[in-house]
Amino acid sequence: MSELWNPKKVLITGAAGTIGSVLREGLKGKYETLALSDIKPLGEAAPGEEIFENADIRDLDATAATMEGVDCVVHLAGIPVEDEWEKILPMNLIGCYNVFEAARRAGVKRVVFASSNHAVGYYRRAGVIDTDVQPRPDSRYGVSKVYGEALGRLYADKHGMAVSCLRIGSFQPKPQDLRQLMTWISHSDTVHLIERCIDHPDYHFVAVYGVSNNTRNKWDNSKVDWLGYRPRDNAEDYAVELYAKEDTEHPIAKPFHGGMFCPMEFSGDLNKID
Ligand code: 15L
Repeated sequence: MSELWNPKKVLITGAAGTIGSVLREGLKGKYETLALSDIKPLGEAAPGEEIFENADIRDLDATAATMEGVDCVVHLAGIPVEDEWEKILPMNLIGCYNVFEAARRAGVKRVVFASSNHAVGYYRRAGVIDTDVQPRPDSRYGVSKVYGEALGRLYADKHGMAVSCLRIGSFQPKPQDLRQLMTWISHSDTVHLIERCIDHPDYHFVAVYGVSNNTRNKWDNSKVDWLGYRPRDNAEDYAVELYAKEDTEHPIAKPFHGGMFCPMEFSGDLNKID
């Protein structure tokens, strides 16, 4: 990117979703145009907003129709949890491809992709992992996020798009269980992280953990410090409250960063997951 980066139009896919609705509010008025797409209702367009309802990412033409004049896409749409392959495939693989490809065809310069900690969920919590670790998905959902990160690499290297992949932890108004003392990301830290990925003047490709400034954080973002992500919230503020609750975490969830998706359909050998 040689010319000065000054994004005027930002598109959020999945803008009616949990993260999308918070981001819509958080970015209000920040860019000349905030375009919002989803297959779910998005309500009335506020000033500066452009709405694309029934914009199904499973359909390349419908996705292409949302990209006109867009500088940066924040791609949040997709199945947000472990699910059947029949649902993950069209939404998280075909849909993700359609978003990158439609963006490329429209000359979009930057894509911010909502990846997930589940792309590396089978690493053990006993250790810290950094942004360079090999993929280690804990679910079909996690595999779909590894695939999205790989697509991001491809579009960065082959087509010169700037791509950021956010390995989002537990996006909640406040942490819900003991695992989230490590993995929680607050609403305002999420908006701040995405803003950094949209606004940073120049990068090629980056994978970054979406996690708050938690005392017990085990995801090391030090290699991507240049991005300027400075989270402020800390799950530890809720520790007493969380320790007072019953710990119901599954024994096969407990050793791993990914938690609850790890025991699902498990038929492996725990001793071999080093
Ligand atoms: C995610 O990626 C999911 O979207 C969410 O449902 C949670 O499972 C979260 O990660 C988490 O790991 O807590």
